[in-house]
Amino acid sequence: MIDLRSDTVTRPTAGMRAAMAAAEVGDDVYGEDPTVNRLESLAAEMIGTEAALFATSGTQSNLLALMSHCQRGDEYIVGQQAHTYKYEAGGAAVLGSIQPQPLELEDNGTLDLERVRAAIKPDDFHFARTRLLCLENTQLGKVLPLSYLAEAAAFAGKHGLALHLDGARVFNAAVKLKVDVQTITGHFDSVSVCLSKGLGAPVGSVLCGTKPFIKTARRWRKMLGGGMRQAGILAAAGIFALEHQVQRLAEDHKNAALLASGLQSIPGMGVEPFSADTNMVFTTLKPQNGMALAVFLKERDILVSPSGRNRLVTHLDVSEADIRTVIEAIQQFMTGG
Ligand code: TLP
Repeated sequence: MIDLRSDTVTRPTAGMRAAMAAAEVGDDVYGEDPTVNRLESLAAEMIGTEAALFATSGTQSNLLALMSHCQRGDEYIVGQQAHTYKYEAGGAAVLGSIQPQPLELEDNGTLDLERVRAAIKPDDFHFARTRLLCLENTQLGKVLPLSYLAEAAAFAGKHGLALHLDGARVFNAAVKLKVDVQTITGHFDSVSVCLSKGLGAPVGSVLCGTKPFIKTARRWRKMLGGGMRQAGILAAAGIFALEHQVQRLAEDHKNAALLASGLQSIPGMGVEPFSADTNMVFTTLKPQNGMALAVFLKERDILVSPSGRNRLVTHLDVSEADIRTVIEAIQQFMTGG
């Protein structure tokens, strides 16, 4: 199987499994798992924050951030297509009593700051209190411009908003821009990073921020059932990912670029702008044709997301040879072969 549905499908490498098997563990709810503690220090050091917290998933990590920044009746401003709004089962509203204010994203994945300003509620008891601006980088594979991040940080400061980054794939952005990840994360009050996507760990995310912020998040994590015990086995995979599997993301980007250019050369097949900025390629097929393509490819042991437009994601279990196989299969589909 060549699985391009998501970079969440990666399996731990032999080196990662060995690190997991050898992990020293303790009870992390007592703060006594040395491997979890090591992961949290490493993540904080890499992202450039005072502290970090190991969370079960990106969804949980983002929710902890929202609940730690906002109180009941507060509001966060977020992209209409952002994971923290659209794909987290409404957790902020359901569990945090936090009102989302979604806004349409620009084509390059940013939120127009003038539109954000217009959405900030005045200090009036009719309204929720706007407390937080949430960005995502990469946003559906797109890398947000560094100049925009600086503007967003200055904007948030000016308007008294905290700034959270859903950095599920922030290392993809850093590797693409060839900058230290702190060049990106340094603009934010909190950052959530997924270990279980392109970085290749089987489970987990890290939430990074100040010590008091992480202390608050730790309490919410316990309440949400995320206090794990001998979690060092999982944290060891996260450490391995951060130490050995960051720079190799460049290979995924190269494969995505190869895929995008291969698809573009097939008559009738297009890819969306910004496709292959990092590790995601979106086709421009109409949903119905996209569905048919997914069925056609599945019969050839290739998996792509069938719903709506097709998203094809490269990752560490996909090789350059696999990409060539996929291009050939899509060519066959488009030429009725
Ligand atoms: N994204 C998944 C699906 O949920 C859509 C995927 O296959 O891309 N932030 C971003 C930007 C994400 O893309 C995801 C997962 C998360 C957060 C949540 O991470 P998990 O799956 O660990 O809860």
